[in-house]
Amino acid sequence: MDRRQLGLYLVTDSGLAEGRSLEEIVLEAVRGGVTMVQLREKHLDTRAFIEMAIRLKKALAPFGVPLIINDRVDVALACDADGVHIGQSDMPYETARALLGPGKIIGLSVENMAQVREANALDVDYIGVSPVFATSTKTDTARPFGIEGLRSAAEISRHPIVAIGGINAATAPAVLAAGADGLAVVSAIVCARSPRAAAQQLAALLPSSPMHTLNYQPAEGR
Ligand code: TZP
Ligand code: MG
Repeated sequence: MDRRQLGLYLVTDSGLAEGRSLEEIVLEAVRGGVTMVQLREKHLDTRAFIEMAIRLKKALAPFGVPLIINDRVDVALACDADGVHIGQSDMPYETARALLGPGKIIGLSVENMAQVREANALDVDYIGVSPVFATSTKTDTARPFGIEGLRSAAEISRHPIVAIGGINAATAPAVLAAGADGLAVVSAIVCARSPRAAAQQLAALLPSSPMHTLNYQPAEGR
């Protein structure tokens, strides 16, 4: 997949939406520059999960923003999502690939360097380095990689890397400088007063952002 598609990767948590419509938050964030959306719903019934996924998929289609489903390959199949994101104790990668076929995106969370190496043997589309920093959004995480751990992961991984955990406008520059292709974000967007403005601020930090191309200096002799 094109690494730039991972640039600003919104992961949902309707528990943090505080009565606001999750769909509206997601769409505002996409208008602000989110490039990929993962529907992560730990407490929804299967039926409600599928209905929400179908609604989001329709809403995202005009923007060309892929919809990824957390954990649930059955839900991804039911709504014809663009892919799934699996963790180390979810369905094994090979099984998920066999069910979804070669055309779908599969992302895998890695929680330590051994798992980064193991992922190199799989044809996953990207890995999620989790968590980079400790975060109150998810407290049952492995030990945070930190910036140096993320840099080591980026050095050895053959896959594009999305960084998750404690990413916001203050931490994002170091995360990108350490080699992350994408910023995966929950609270910095979902909890923001303006999800659109929050997304804009993060998107402006990406190397693919027009803000960066404005500063682009062609190499000599080109
Ligand atoms: N996986 C690892 S950390 C995390 C997930 C889902 C939550 C990240 O949330 P936030 O608010 O962006 O720190
Ligand atoms: Mg999982």
